[in-house]
Amino acid sequence: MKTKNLLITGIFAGLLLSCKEAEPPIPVLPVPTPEQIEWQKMENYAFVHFGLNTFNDLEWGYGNTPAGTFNPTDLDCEQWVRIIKAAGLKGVILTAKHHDGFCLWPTQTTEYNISHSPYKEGKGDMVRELSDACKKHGLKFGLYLSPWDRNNTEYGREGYQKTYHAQINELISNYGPLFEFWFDGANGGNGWYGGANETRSIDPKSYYGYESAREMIKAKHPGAMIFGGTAPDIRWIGNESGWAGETNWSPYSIEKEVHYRQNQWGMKDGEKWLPGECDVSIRPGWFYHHREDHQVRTVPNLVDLYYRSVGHNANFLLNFPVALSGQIHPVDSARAVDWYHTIQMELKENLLASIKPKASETRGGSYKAANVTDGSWDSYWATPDGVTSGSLTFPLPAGTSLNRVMIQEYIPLGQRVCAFTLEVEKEGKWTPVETSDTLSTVGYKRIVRFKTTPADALRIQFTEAKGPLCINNVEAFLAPPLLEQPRIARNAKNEVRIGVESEGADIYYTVDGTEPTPGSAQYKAPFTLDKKGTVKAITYDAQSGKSGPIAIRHFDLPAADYKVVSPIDERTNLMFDGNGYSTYYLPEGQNEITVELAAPHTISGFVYTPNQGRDSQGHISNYQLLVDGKVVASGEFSNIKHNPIEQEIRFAPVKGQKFVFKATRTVDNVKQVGIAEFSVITED
Ligand code: FUL
Repeated sequence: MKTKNLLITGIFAGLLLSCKEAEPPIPVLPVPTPEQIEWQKMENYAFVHFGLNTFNDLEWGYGNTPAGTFNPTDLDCEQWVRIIKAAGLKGVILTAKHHDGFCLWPTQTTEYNISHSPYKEGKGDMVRELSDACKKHGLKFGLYLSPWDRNNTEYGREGYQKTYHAQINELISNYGPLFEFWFDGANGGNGWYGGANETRSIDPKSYYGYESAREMIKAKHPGAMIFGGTAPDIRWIGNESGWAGETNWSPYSIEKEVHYRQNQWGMKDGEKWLPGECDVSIRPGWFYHHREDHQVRTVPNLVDLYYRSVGHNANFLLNFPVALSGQIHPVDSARAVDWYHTIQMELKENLLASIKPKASETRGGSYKAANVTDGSWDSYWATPDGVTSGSLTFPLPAGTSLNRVMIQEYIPLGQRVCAFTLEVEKEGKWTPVETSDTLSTVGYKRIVRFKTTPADALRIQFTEAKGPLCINNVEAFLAPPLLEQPRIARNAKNEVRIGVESEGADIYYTVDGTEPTPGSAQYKAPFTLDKKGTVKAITYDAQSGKSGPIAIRHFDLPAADYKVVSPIDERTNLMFDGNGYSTYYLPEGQNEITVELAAPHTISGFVYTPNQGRDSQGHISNYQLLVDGKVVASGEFSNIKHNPIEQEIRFAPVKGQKFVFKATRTVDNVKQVGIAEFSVITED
């Protein structure tokens, strides 16, 4: 009897123990809200920048452009939505008001709105049209409402907050449902401000009343993610180039004073769940400019950004600068749809589907290793309490090769993994995969790209984590090769170099303006181009008979034609060396260069390139160009701080030989002016 009792007690205790072991791991704080999880699962969605800037060829309208210039002739929000859907994007965020203050809906708060434009004879409402189109086609809808308003008389004073909140109220009451609300952080200070034409500075932490704005929005749209401001749900990734750090923690502490660059990595010990969003435009600018019709991002470039955003535990926000007609330009739409299909193709066949991995250790109960390949997001493999490292080994069928691995953590319990390794077994030997990626964080999704390798088995070793491991999905793929667009540069010695990242691709080029084909000259070594000319190049894969996207580069006068008269400094040659990173910094206190060309030319524009280094300084924000003593161009390089692209300025052609390029203001008013590259555009 006694033995029997003991046995029963033993079984009972054993049961209790296994039940205990089968309990879920306790969360590692912070954890996301259910709404943040829903948002993260969207992964990719669209941005649309459209407004007065579109019609005035501007990036940052000053606030004084007449409302009457807003005049789309063929506006069709359903066209946008159809393209956005075909590109696999799950929603769209519209710039209801950009920094110029012009409102795309008939607001009661200012006359500077669509009802004072010729569009639909003043009866139009773009926010309504897009909101309706989204509903009709099953896309999510979001809004961008710029806090900085260069039109409003009251901006910088007390009264503006009321106006801004009234605008929010109109938007949240009349349109939606909204999945995201964007508070942009940009503020250049100066503006029209009802005719004052001055610089007004504010403290963004207190001026806009972000906390109460958040409450207003959340009361009507509880699921809406707030971007920016002082009480956000998601964070800017710290660049406008569409990528997140390889190490990317969703936790973050906004209270900490850190450089904005920290946004790309998040914070391992961050107090709040604040996942990253990577915004980027499909063209160099955010708004449409005809001159950028040939600068739409290529498919390989967009694919790369997908891996560096969604594949780095962040969401991807892809902007379409809608054209003057009111429709997405055909090149942009073709690229975006092609991009989506390429990713679908790259990640088509999951080589691990239904393969049962072997785990180093398992928590027991339902937390088995097979959960990582069962296709269910909510089932996960977990290690016992106290076990913060472990491995998963996937046997692979003979003849398998792979070059992509996707890993997902079960984020409702927090982000845990700090470091991991990826190895393949070949003929009984384990070797790490060949990748340039830092294998650190995982989070919601991490995709690692590596050199194609044959493998009899794949092993993931999680070597460090903030708690027991909770992995809900692992996939692997063999993506077909994707041909890149070559990069073309000419240095001060007039040598043209053409290059690609990937090894082994053949490059063909032309210098006579014709389209390059595999029958054109093959690039083997740098060649000389000592005059004006256009180089076009492609990559070509003889095996598949396919070529990559064409690269086109126009070169104007060669470096030797520029003689810098002032300042006299041997480093001035850095401005003409074809390298956007090597920068000439003018001596402190000086703000202009004087250049004499080798001969007189008909000049119709110039190109200024700020230092391409991510955290560089000295960017010129306002400029003047004088040719033979006369001012031929002056203005602003809008948004150059966070989007430091080449700035091309055109003007009525003038004949001249000597010019002065002057910085009338720098970003953040730094004292040293930086010029990475400078060239004039000539017509002869
Ligand atoms: C920036 C703005 O200044 C740009 O014009 C654009 O709207 C981008 C998305 O955000 O801060």
